[in-house]
Amino acid sequence: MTTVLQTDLTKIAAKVEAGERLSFDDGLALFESDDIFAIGRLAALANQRKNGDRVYFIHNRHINYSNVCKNTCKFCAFSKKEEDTGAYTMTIDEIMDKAREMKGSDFSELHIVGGLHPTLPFEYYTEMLRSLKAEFPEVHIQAFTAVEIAHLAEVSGRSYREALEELVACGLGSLPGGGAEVFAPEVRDVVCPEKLPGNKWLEVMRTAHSLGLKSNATMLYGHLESKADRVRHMIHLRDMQDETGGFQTFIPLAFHPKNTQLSDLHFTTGLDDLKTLAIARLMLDNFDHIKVFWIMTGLKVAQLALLFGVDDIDGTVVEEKITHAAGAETSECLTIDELVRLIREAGKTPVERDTLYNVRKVYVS
Ligand code: V47
Ligand code: SF4
Repeated sequence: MTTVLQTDLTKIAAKVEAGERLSFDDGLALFESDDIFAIGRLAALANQRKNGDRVYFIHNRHINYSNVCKNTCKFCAFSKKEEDTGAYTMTIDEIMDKAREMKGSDFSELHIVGGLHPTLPFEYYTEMLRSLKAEFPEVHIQAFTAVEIAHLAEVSGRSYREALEELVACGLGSLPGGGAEVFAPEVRDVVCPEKLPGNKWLEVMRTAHSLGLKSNATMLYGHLESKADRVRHMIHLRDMQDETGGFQTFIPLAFHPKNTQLSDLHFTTGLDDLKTLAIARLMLDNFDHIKVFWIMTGLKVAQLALLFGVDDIDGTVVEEKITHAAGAETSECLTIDELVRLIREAGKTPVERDTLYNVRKVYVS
């Protein structure tokens, strides 16, 4: 058994070294191998070629404008029905106040996502963007997952394209990568049956990319999906990236089970987190960046991930509700000094970027 796995990795190693694309079988063999150091070394090589020693972070703030959602995804501890205790929807003024807390800090991004609110009008979203842009013209607004965009299009009777065009005109800068979950329909049917299907998620992204918008892509792992589902998910994204080139970064999201309908499942392990990030780096040869969302993996695994093919550690975040509702024990914010220290200690060069990966500051030692 061990010999077979070693042989498989030898072939894969040769492909990676030659810069050849890995197949579905290669991806599965990597997941089936327990040689985490070999996988990590290969991913580190693939990353070194793309990003050298640079590790990116961003000075940002998350705003989760509402937890009211018409869906009840089984992996979600964040969403509430309007009548539930703890349900909230921020007014535009409250959203502005959250952004104003960052004033004077030279932050570069607002990352805004929320539930699929059943009654908020389209104008709520356009006013949110316009008000933020009027007061923070230099700040990039990365907002609304593909699932939210499809919902806004539906409630307002617009096509994906029309909805996106209007949001861009009001200040939308790019789309975050959430809502992709795992594309496998048989898993989606169980864990999030009401959610936008995977092919529609991809269609929203295709439309966004055709308008010149950049976006991220995610995969929620560690619930009911198989390793083959993870590899297929990555290949769907790779195919689409060949077509549009609009994805900036891939972010595997580690499932947190607490307070969800899947609370009998375990948290992901550090090994699974590292392996998934490293395999993502190897499979997604046409993605420039692989991001570890430290909020979900914890700081210690996030730092180790920088030696396993990851070149982006996300950002200061400031306030995060989705993972914390589901049992995340990380803090909700990090200072730039802390991010820089974590990256330096891993032997890498910290680089503050903006949302579109323009360099704001290189921290030379
Ligand atoms: O779409 C929901 C996931 C996503 C849980 O684009 C959960 O840069 C873990 O997409 N355990 C929202 N994950 C967050 C997201 C994101 C985060 C950071 C950066 C970026 C980016 C995107 O969180 C949801 C869903 O896939 N999620 N519940 C949970 N219990
Ligand atoms: Fe709603 Fe998103 Fe939670 Fe699903 S994951 S229930 S769509 S907030």
